[in-house]
Amino acid sequence: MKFTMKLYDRATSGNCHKIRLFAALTGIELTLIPVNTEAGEQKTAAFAALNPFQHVPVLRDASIAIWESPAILIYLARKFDLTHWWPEEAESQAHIAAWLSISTNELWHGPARARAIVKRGGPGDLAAAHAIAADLLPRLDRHLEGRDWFATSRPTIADCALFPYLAMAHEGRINLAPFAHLRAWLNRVIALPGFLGMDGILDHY
Ligand SMILES: N[C@@H](CCC(=O)N[C@@H](CS)C(=O)NCC(=O)O)C(=O)O
Repeated sequence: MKFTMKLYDRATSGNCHKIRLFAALTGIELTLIPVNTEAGEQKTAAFAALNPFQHVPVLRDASIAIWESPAILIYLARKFDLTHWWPEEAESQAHIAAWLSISTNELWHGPARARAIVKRGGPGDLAAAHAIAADLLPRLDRHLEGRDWFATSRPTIADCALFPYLAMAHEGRINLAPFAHLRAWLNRVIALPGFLGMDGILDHY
């Protein structure tokens, strides 16, 4: 029987979608194991043994469990030698690491938090999340002026990490209309062969 890695997953999660998207773009087969986080399935001792922080996504590769979406992206890219998605040179890795960090900080506390508050009544302060987004989005847009991809001249795992919560920013009542370079990048990701969307991601920006 062919073994495929397992992704402990939630369909509505942008963090999980980063991994689903990367796997789709690179042809990696994953078996999705749905975790009903609304019902607290991640709060069990068994799940804590997989991820001490009890979040999805978690990747299971035989006896190895990898948690935190940036770590999963690096693991998959390295494991399958996908060197344009995770290049070997120091400078490219450093640029990618910087964007992975932005994806779990400013992007998570801004657009992703706003979406969670508006869509699910999640905890937090919508005005504060919008203020973080208002600082972040012009910076991203300026960075993309004259660039096709965030970290190198080709798509990398940084683009996968940034894509879902930017593509779903409108669900947090954030308007991307003023950010033409950012919208062009979203459309470039959507045009990649193998692209996978999810509920909340539009066909075009
Ligand atoms: N920094 C983590 C965040 C993971 C995270 O917060 N996952 C959410 C779903 S998007 C989750 O599991 N929420 C359920 C909970 O926190 O109990 C990552 O990038 O993987």
